[in-house]
Amino acid sequence: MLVVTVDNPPVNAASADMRQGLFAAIDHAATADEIIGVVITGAGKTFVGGADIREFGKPMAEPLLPQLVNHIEASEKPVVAAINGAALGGGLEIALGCHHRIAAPVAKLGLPEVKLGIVPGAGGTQRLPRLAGVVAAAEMAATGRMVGAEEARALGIVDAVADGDLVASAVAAARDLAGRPPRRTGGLPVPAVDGEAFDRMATKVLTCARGQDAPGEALRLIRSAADRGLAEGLVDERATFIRLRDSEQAKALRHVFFAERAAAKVDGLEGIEPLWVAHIGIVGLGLMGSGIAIAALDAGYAVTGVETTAEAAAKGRERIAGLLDRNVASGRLDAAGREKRLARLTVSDRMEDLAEVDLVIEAVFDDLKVKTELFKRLDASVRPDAILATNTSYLDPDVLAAATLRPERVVGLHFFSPANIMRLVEVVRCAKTAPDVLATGLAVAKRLGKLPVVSGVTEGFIGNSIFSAYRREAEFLLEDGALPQEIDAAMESYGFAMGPFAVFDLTGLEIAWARRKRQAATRDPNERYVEIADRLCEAGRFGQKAGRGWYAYPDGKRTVDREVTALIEAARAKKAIVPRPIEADEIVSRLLGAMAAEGDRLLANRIAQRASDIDLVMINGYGFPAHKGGPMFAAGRT
Ligand code: 3H9
Repeated sequence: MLVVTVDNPPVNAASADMRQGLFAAIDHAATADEIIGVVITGAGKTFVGGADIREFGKPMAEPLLPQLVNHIEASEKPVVAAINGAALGGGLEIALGCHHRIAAPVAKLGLPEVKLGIVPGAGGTQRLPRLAGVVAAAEMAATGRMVGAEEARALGIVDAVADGDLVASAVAAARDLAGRPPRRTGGLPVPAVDGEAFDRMATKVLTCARGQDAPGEALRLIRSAADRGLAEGLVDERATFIRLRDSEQAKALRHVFFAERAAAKVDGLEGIEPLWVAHIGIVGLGLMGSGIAIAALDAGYAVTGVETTAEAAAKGRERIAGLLDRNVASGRLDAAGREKRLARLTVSDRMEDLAEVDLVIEAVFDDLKVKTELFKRLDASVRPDAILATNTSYLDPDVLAAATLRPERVVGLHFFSPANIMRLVEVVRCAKTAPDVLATGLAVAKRLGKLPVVSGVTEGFIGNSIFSAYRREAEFLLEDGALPQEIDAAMESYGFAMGPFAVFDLTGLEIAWARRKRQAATRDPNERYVEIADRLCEAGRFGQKAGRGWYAYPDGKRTVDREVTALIEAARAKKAIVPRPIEADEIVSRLLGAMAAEGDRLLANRIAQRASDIDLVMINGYGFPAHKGGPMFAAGRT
């Protein structure tokens, strides 16, 4: 038996050397009489992490991945995949080319290519439906969803889940299969398709994929596998893969992929170990605090939540339990998981109950006086080595740090609402934050399943600084001649799920109004200032919750409101601005330009370490379409 272990760190990607090595191993097995079969497995945590994304866009050395997979499948001797960990993209395609698949219980299988703006290019769209059926295969390939070992077995993607030694089981299976005609996935018929179930799934997937090309192409390729032969399907798949691989969307999504890995590399933290955190305190159990609590409980932390009164604390606990109930109802959590989480949660109205925690995250009302007082009290209540984190969006965390005797142990952890769902956390490096405290902020956010991005201190940090510039330019556009609905439509057709004015209405207009009032005294009188939003607020139009904002919401439905149009016209007239029609292209380019210019300012002031960090913030916190790569990436391409 020939056991081939793919050992190509960090993720055993199918780079040129790896493909050549595996191809040669199959050749060797074919000619060596003493070899009766082959087992392919991976070293470390991955089986094969997929094609080597770094090779995309460069000339490719043979054998190409499809040639390798065909070669494996064509082997006369049995080839068994011993899937020890992640088998993703080209990794799963290699496994599908094998004649038998055994997975370790920890294995994860998937076709995540759509997340890179492409479709599988080495037979995945044609072989997966032959094992899992068209609907399941199409759902996996069009969403990039990974499945665990048990689900893969239930779907027919793997033949068995090993309960003991994986490679030994695979060797035994290969021995069993030796001498018999191999079961080639490509030779299997595609099971009959339930057309209605396919259409239902496809509609759902396409709604989420708005604007992206790859998911629709994955659906098409897999759906048509049922109606044509393997060879024809593979030719179409390959052509589609190459076309998408060279597309702007794929370039943008590859940028995002590498940006996420780059964000973890923070200047000044080389070799710095994070501190041990097992118990997290959360002050304020409102919407934000409860969301953070859920994320912390999900990640296995013990959580102590503190509120101002016993009644508020009990309410906080109820809110958290309610969120857990929702997860149980949607099938994301089982009853035992809910109980385990609640057992790790304590709520209280006494600061002293935070005496043992390793890290406190405050999530109270964003008011400087309230937060400064709170930081003083926390400083006196928690262990001297505990970390104090603020979730402020706009206040200066250096002022909060200065209120304590431990400024080096203060950091910002800026979550986005709802905090149990949104992936972004801005980890704010304050003037005196110690490197191991910053590293701890990053490590905790990562363990919470978040994408942490480091920001320096400036009003609004990275995200809200850029969002303010976006807001300002959107308001200039209003004065210049565009209407909210035109601006929203332009940004939605660019790829945002919601245009800026719909977002302002959703999040509420009061906070920005309060900020503008605060800034009024120091505002440069020569600076262009648009008063329309102030007029709306003065009229009580605070957004969707108030039933009226930039739009009206009769029966909850967003509707253009003539009163708003009149306010805008009056504001233009007051400044003697003659409005002109503004095309969607100009709207998009001015708004993107404003974001990128603010991004340049943040880079120049070292608030952001790299342009791609800014892109991640805007994609994961503010709905910037990932397939456009973020404002900084987009600016470099127009
Ligand atoms: C494909 O397969 C196309 C085929 O259908 C058709 C071809 C013809 N290539 O994520 P981590 C690097 S498309 C190159 O932190 P983890 C990554 O940049 C591919 N490099 O590890 C990082 O480098 P650095 C389909 C890759 O343990 C390091 O590995 N496959 C690749 O948290 C560690 O990465 C995918 O989309 C790659 N494919 O998670 C899978 N993957 O240290 C993408 C990773 O220099 N990968 N790197 O910053 C993943 O989802 C995760 O990396 C994985 C491990 C789950 C495997």
